[in-house]
Amino acid sequence: MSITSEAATSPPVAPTVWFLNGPNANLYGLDGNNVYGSDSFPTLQARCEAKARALGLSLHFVQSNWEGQLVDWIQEARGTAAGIIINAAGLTYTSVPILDALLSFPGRIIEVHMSNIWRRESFRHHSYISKAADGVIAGLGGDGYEFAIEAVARLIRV
Ligand code: DHK
Repeated sequence: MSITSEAATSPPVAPTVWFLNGPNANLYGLDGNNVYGSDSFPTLQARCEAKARALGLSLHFVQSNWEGQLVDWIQEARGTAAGIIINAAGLTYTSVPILDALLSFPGRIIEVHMSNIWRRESFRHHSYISKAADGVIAGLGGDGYEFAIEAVARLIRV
């Protein structure tokens, strides 16, 4: 008779990561605005979900035009998620509530932007989100979204 421990037989639990997208991200790729590249939002989501699967992460990829919804998701991630990736879009430059929610999150945080925000208008040069972020990725379009998933995977495994 062999005794097999629970740990030896159960598949490893995939760490959970939330990927939060802010206002108007759902319009990416639809308006011919090359600042955000040609990937549609569903294409970006599919790319991110494939990358997360390959890295053994369970990804919640979500978008809202509402600041409070983003705050609610960050609070929901507390205690259940190992990491958050966030593109707060236009709320990046205004939202103390999102910053405060992120500061209360105990896991790792990556801030991401499709465009290089420092090459754009000066009102996009100061991010409230960065104070809570372990790292920032900007200007690399959909590739940057995949790099953000790789970055958070490394951070939560150290
Ligand atoms: C996305 C937006 O929607 C803008 O409001 C930000 C960011 C930049 C991005 O590059 O992903 O200014």
